[in-house]
Amino acid sequence: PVLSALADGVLRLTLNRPDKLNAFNEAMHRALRAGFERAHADENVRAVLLTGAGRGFSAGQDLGDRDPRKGGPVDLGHTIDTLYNPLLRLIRSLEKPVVCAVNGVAAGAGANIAFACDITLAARSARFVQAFAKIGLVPDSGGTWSLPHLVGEARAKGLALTGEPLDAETAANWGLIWRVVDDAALMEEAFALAVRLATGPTKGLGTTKRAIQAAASNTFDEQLELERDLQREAGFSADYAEGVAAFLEKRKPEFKGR
Ligand code: LHQ
Repeated sequence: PVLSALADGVLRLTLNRPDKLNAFNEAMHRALRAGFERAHADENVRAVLLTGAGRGFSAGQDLGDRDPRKGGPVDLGHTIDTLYNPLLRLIRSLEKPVVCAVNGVAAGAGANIAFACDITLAARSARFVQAFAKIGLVPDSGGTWSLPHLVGEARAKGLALTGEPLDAETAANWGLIWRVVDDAALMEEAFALAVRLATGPTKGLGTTKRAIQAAASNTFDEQLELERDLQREAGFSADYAEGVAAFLEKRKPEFKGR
């Protein structure tokens, strides 16, 4: 249910249940989690590119798999605990860039997973839907955190309470995603960006990600101290030495990711 390919330091993970718009069942969850676990463990992976096969990015939870009519109540808290939350934590805690290429509709958890990635590009035809509102659920996969942080409470509530689709252009204008790309150019552009990040100073980029995420719960002063600590660490990295040397020697740096 997930295609996985490593090339040029980029681990490309492609959600692959196209006839269901890549809706999440348990098998797809486990495969995607395995991909992100590999990204954590394998030093040859220096960036991740997440995308979907077919006309959709992901329609969120496969509702056929969580149908309350099929025998007894469904404990969705358990589903979140065992499947969604571990995935979201793996994405956010990975100290390497995660690029997301939203190739088509992203609904429910599908949308919020895209918002949790570090740099999200979307095809011009893509749209984002907080589908939870239409089935009596609450946004999950970090949506109730990501939405207000990215676009403020007014827009967060507008999206989450109405479930109205948001087009890619507006999503970019609002700051939910990084950029919109023409449909035909999306994969090439997203892969090129991921390769560029994968040839970068991985440790420094990973630490930068950590610092920016920490800002959500730190005061300005705490953040200054965190920056000092992280900069101290970065200053001892091989890639910093290489970056400075390359600059002074007027040549292209060759970062090793350490
Ligand atoms: C689907 C789905 C789908 C199954 C399209 N499931 N088949 C976490 C914890 C535990 C449980 C609950 O949830 C969560 C997190 C969540 O993600 S909750 C939100 C779940 N997602 C939704 O409610 C979205 C439901 N889908 C839609 O609203 C539409 O399909 C969207 C807006 C995504 C796309 O619309 P269209 O482009 O018009 O496509 P379509 O509706 O015709 O769908 C194509 C096929 O995919 C269709 O199957 P069929 O056999 O008729 O061709 C759909 O039934 C199937 N599909 N989403 N989530």
